[in-house]
Amino acid sequence: MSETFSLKRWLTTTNHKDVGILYLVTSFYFLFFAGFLAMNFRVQLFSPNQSIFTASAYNQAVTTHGLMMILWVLSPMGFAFANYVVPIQIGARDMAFPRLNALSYWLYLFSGLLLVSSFFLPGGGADVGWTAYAPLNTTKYTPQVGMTVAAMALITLVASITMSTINFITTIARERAQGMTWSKMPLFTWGILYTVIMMLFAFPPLGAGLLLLLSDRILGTMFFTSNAGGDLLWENFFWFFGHPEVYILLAPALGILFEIVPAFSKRPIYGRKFILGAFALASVISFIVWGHHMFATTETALVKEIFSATSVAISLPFEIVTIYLIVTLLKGSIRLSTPMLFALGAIYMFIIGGITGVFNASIALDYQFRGSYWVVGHFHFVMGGTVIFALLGALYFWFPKITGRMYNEKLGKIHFFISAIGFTMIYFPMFFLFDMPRRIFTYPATAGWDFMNHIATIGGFTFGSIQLLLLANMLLSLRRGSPAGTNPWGGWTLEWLIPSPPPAQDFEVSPKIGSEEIVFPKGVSAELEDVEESYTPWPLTIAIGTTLGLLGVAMFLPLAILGLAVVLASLVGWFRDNLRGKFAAKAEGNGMWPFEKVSHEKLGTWVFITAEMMLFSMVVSGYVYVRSNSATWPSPLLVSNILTHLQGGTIAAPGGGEMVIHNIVLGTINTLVLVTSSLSMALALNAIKKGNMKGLKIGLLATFALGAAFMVIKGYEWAGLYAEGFTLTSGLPAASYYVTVGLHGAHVIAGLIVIAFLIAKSYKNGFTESYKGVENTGLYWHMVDVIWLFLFPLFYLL
Ligand code: HEM
Ligand SMILES: [Cu+2]
Repeated sequence: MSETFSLKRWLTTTNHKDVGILYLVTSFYFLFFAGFLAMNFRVQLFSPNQSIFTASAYNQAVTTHGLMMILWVLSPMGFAFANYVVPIQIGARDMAFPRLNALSYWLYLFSGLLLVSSFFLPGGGADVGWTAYAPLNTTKYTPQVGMTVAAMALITLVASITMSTINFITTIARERAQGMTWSKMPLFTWGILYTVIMMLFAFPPLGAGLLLLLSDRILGTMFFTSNAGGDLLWENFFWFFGHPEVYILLAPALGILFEIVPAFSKRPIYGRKFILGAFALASVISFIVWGHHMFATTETALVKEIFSATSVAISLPFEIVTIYLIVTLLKGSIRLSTPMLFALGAIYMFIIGGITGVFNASIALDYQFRGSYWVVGHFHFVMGGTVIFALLGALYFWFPKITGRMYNEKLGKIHFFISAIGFTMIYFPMFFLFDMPRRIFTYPATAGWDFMNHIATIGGFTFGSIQLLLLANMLLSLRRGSPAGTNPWGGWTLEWLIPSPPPAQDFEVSPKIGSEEIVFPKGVSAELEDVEESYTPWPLTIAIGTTLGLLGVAMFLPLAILGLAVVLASLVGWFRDNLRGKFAAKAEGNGMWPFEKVSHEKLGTWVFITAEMMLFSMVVSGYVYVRSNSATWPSPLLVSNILTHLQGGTIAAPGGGEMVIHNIVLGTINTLVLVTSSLSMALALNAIKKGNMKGLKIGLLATFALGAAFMVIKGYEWAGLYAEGFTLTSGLPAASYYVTVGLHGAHVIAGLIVIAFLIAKSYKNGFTESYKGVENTGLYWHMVDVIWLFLFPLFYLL
């Protein structure tokens, strides 16, 4: 299976290097798509009163451009290098969970295709800007199915990214080679670690916001159209994710600079500890500045002041980082090859973008700049400029490693200079357009904005077309480039000590990192064989099934059933591979401090549980938010009514009419059922630890039965509520109940599916050596129960 061009190989691979290449190619494809859109609307903006696009077509192009660049290009391109390089840099032979890694990739690809297709659906795609502000994002204002599909694309991407966070955190924490302590870990790997940690806390909240949005759009709830929820609810959800997101984009780029700058200055990075500290500080602060995107809303003055202060504070760590980069440059002897040029370009962009960012953080100035081309200039310098230039630098830097061939240096340099000039021509003029509103599709001749727009559009075409030179250089060098050798740049991280391109398994045995040198116990040979074992079709088919399912829900239900069937069949295939011992845990990493005693499955489960906790706490925060903002929420239980209530009856509302409140008796029974199931799960684990197969089976069967009973009781309860008119569309009290409790129910069902698999496994006696499956499913199951212990009082008692 090792032929480079076998289609089957690329569709079924789980090797981290292959997955990295897939990410790279795909993110470039999306880059060209989103860039093509941008060149189109730059033509429209070239001069006043253009009419190539209608307002709606213009807005769709801008929205898809923004979403795609931010979410489907920048981060995934960072993931491309992360997948390829991080395992090698830490001396691991692959990611901790290779199959999950492949699944992340396929979900990423198909989510992007969903977004592209939303653009071509009848009625067009999303046209509400990448921030998708409420209530514009609801069906009242954007009835087209394209908006629904775009939201689904986003939620699929959230799933993909969450899987990647689990994988990278576990890999970096657990799979480092012997001697690869935290203090020796390369800075690019550190950058990726910070990235995924921020992602772990930022993306589930976005997922929560999207769930509520999809519920509004598909089920007819009113989270974002009602007064109690509305625009501010969405803005809080969005910017809680949105601001950390900009640092999420930035962190891999800085990690890349920390590799390139030292390598081409011939000296280690200056101030490594301070850089890592600054990074950590920025990651934390990035979660408390989101309100600076809402200065123009009804946020109170005090809240605005606080967010303004935190926003100024966050520029501090980045100043530290920039200073250390510059000091490294000054103290080194610099070689200006293409990767270094791009790194310097990125630093230059970062300085311009950073300075203009601090202006935005001032509330007074922000009232002027808000929604103007000044902001467009600011964030393109930081996101477009810094991140894209760093990523292009990374491409030139690692190209020789990945392909074994050198690119053409002269073409690389031309590409750099024209890119830098083109990019500056697009975005620098925008600082002079601080009075031109963003997201207008045309402007009058009297506004006096023509000249700057001419330059920007010419710059756009310069920048866009020169990227073809990059493409040509890469494609030609792939065939004709001179052999690169192991270490063309004199780098000192591990990837530069193994052949280019690296053998399938990277190292025969993990290397040992001593205080002075790196030792390969068995050496590294280019012949390390690719193994049939590491190929599987299921990640791809799960992604296909998911995509069909989502499209089906949006447009044509039978398709959804087909999609579900494909996903379930693929899961059976996946589990069957498990039963056969395929993809059985590899030799575990060395488990260094502080995770010596934690298996990588367990660590992965804990990371997953963290993501779930973020998701649920945001959904619950949404509920608390609408409830406290709502004037007419059913009041808490009145003691005098408790009897009627206990019988599941209705209570007279203060203003007459009847008000349904939840049936406490059934709720209590269900709580007991679920708590008991946690107990039986614990007994099952205890039994298998002692090798007691019978006890295991009984424990698992009991857990399954109790979980199923919980769902049956829930169904009965819901039927009753519906009969009383307490429906999804009857108002926020019902909507928030059904969505939150329903989300929890979906988790119970997912747990039941896994427990069914464990039961099958126990009947096949598949538990002779390891009980990790039971242990980790147990952790998940307890989490589901704990969440219910919060939901029950929130909805039934308070
Ligand atoms: C030096 C620290 C920074 C500060 C103080 C800062 C501040 C701000 C502020 C206050 C806004 C809101 C402007 C408005 O809508 O009126 C803003 C917008 C934005 N910033 Fe920054 N920023 C900084 C760095 C960055 C970085 C590093 C990135 C990306 C890598 C970034 C990306 C963005 C984006 C995408 C927007 C526009 C969001 C939208 O579509 O409305 N910023 N920035
Ligand atoms: Cu922000």
